[in-house]
Amino acid sequence: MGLGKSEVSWTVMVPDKVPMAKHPRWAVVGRSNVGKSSLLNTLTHPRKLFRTGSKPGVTIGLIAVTVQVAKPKEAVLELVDLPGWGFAKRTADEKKFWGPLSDALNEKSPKGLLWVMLGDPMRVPLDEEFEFMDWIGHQPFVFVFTKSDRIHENSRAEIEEKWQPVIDRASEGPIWVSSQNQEGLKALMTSARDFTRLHTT
Ligand SMILES: Nc1nc2c(ncn2[C@@H]2O[C@H](COP(=O)(O)OP(=O)(O)OP(=O)(O)O)[C@@H](O)[C@H]2O)c(=O)[nH]1
Ligand SMILES: [Mg+2]
Repeated sequence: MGLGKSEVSWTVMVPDKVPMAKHPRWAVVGRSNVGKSSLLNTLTHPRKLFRTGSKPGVTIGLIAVTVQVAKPKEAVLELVDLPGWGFAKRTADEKKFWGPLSDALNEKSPKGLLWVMLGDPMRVPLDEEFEFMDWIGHQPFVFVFTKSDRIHENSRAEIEEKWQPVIDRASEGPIWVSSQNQEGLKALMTSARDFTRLHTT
């Protein structure tokens, strides 16, 4: 079961069209194919509002869904799905997207913004992950490993060591999650509820 009742709120193609948030906001980022949209579908289960696919480059533009994470009715969190980085050849265009996006989301989230950065445990962090951390500056982010069903417990410490520079800068995490066997979902949902309550007056 997901966080609660959810519905699509808005979709836009370019960062400067992002609307001002009425609710606290989570923005989910990470390499293309890391499992962003799948994780969001798990959080908003039983609805399947985010498009997923086996090839990179599925999500185009920005898609926001509101979800009632708890009672009272006002405890609503906005979840924003984003295109993955590292899919398109790294062009100036991609750089032109992420800088303004980070600024736009920061400026247009008066009720609170938390970035959720997803990492693929089968890879190591590359330029894009480090550039993303530079773009967001001091804004907080949660770090999540996806596809945990593919990684045995014994291998995790070694993987975390490889991602240590990212983990060190995260405000929370790493949380190991799987959209397939639901590992870590409770922890992430608790985080979502706590964040929403904290930013809902
Ligand atoms: N084994 C496993 N596969 C997963 C998991 N989450 C996602 N996948 C698979 O990974 C692929 C990519 O999933 P998406 O959710 O579309 O990835 P995305 O990050 O949204 O990708 P883009 O929209 O292209 O940036 C799909 O084939 C999913 O079925 C998981 O927890 N475990
Ligand atoms: Mg996607």
